Amino acid sequence: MNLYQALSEKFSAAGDRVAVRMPETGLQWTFKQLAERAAQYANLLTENGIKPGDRVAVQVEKGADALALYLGVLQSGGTYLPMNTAYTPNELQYFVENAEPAFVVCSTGQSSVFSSINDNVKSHFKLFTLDQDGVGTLCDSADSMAKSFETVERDDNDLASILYTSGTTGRPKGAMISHGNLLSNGKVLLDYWGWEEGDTLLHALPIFHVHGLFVACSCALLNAGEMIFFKKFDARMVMEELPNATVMMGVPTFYTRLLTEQTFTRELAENVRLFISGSAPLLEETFNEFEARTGKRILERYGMTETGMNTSNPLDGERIAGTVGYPLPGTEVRIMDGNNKPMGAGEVGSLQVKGPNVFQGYWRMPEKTAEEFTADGFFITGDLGTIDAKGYVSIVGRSKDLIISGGYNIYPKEVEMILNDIEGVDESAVFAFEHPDFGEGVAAAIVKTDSQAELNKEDLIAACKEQIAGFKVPRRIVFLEELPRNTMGKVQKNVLRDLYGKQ
Ligand code: MCA
Ligand code: AMP
Repeated sequence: MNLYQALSEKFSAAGDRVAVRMPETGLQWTFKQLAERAAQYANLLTENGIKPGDRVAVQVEKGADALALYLGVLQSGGTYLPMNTAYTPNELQYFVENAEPAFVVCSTGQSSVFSSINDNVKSHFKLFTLDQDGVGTLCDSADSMAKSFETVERDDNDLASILYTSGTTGRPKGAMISHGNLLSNGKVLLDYWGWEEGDTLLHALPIFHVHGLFVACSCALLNAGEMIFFKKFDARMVMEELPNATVMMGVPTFYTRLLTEQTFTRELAENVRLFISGSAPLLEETFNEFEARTGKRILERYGMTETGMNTSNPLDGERIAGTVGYPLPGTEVRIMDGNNKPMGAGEVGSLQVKGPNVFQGYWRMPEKTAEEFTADGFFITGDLGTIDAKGYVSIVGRSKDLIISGGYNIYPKEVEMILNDIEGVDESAVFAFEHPDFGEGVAAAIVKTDSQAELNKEDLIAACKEQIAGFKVPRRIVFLEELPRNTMGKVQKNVLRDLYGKQ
C-alpha cells in the first residue's frame, strides 16, 4: 500500500481540525487544507512527468508547505529525498550525482547552487523553489492545480524515501526506505505509545531525518492529531507552547536545554502525557533531573536511519534510565559475539535487528548492503549492546567510528578526509569530546607537515566550513607531533579521547 493512503486515512473525518500550526508565523492548516495542498503538489509533479520511483530531492526550511510536499511526493509515487539545510554545495553535488533526482526543490537562496550542479551532472533535474510557506516557484505553480489526486499505487517494498547516512568509509550511502518499512513502524509506534484522539504533538525537530519526519510525523498523521511545528528548537518558545501539547519528542539536547531554564516548571509540563527521547544516549542524570523537576519519566527509545525504531521503553511498565527498553513488536533484536554466536543476558556484543522496519539496502551499493547483513538476514547496526534478564536493551557503545552531536551523526572519516587535504596538514584523527550541550562534540588531532608551519585553528575551521556542514566542523583542535598508534599502526582514538576528550 502507498504510505500516503494509510497516513491520510483519517484526514477526511478530521476535516476542519488543525493538522499543523506554526507558532512562529501564526500559520495554521486544517487536515482538509493539508490534503488539498499535498494533492496540488502531486498534480504538479505528475504534470511535469514524474514516474513511480523518481527521486525528488528537497532542501528547504521546515514548514507546512514542506510537509505537504513530502506527502505530495508520496502520493504521486515518487521517492522523497530530504537533505539537511546545513549541507554545503560540495555535499549536495555528491547527493545529486548519486541519487539522480528527477526534481529538486530548494530555497531561492540555494537555486544558483543547484543550477550549477545541474550543469555538471549527467542526469538533469527540474528545479523548483520553496521558501517560507506559500512562497516560491513550487507554490506558484501548484496554486492552479486541482485539489484532489488519485494516489498512485505502490507496493510495500517500493521506495518511499532515500535518506543519506555517512559511513565509516567516509562516503555517504543512501538508505532505501520502503512504504512498508515506514507504515509498519508507524503503526507499531502509534499503538506502543498509546496515541489517542486529542493528542497534540510538540514538533521542534528538523524534518529531513527519520526522527522528525518519520517517527514524529507518521504518528501524528496516522492519529490525525495536531502538530505544533517549530522551525527549530528554542527552549523559551517551546515552553510557551508546552501547555498546549500532550506529546513531545526530542533529542537529549532538547531536554538538557529545557532543564537549564529556571522557568521550566512542573506546571508547564503538566499537560504532556509523554516525553520521548532518542537519536543519542540520554544521560541518567538528565532522566533523573527531568523527573525531579516535572514528575515525568522520559521514555527513551532507540533507532537508526536504516531501521526506523527498534526498541522502546514501555508506556505503562517501568521506564529504566540508561536503557532503551524492549524490542518493539515484530522486531527481533539480538546480541552476538565476534563469531556471530548469541550472547547471554547482560553480556555486551554486536546488536543486530530483523523485522519489517529494516530498510531495503543502500542505493546502488549492493556490496555495501551485503556487508551489513548476516547470512540469516539480520542487520548489523554497529552498536554495542546488552539485553538484561528482564529483556531491557541497553546501548553501551559503538563498534562503528561515529560521533553523535546534538542528535546529528558525524563519521570521523569524512572529516579526516577534508582535513588531510588542507595544505600543511600531514595527517589527522577526528574523535569525540564531551560537550555539555550536544553530548558529544567533534575534536581533531592534527599533525602538521612541518611542525613550524603556520597553521592555526581558525584556518582549519574556515577550510572545513567551505566543504562540510557546520555541525561536522571540529570545535576542538589539538596540534600533535604524532598521532598515538598501537603496534599494528592503528590510530588509538581511545587515547585521544582520554587525553583531549574531557569537558
Ligand atoms: C547546530 N550546530 C551544531 C549542531 N546543531 N553543532 C554540533 N552539533 C549539532 N547538533 C552548530 C551550527 O553549525 C552552528 O555553528 C551553531 O551550532 C548554531 O546553529 P543552530 O542551527 O542555531 O543550532 P541550534 O538551533 O542550537 O541546534 C542544535 C539542535 C539541532 C537543536 C540540537 O542540532 C537539532 O535540532 N538537532 C536534532 C537532530 C535530529 O533531528 N537528529 C535525528 C536524526 P556555527 O555557529 O559555527 O555556524 S534521526 C536519528 O538519529 C535516528 C533514526 C533516531 O534514532 O532518531
Ligand atoms: P542515524 O544513523 O542518524 O540514524 O543514527 C543512528 C544511531 O544513533 C544508532 O545506531 C545509535 O548509535 C544512535 N542512537 C539512536 N537512538 C539512541 C539511543 N536512544 N541511545 C543511544 N544511541 C542511540
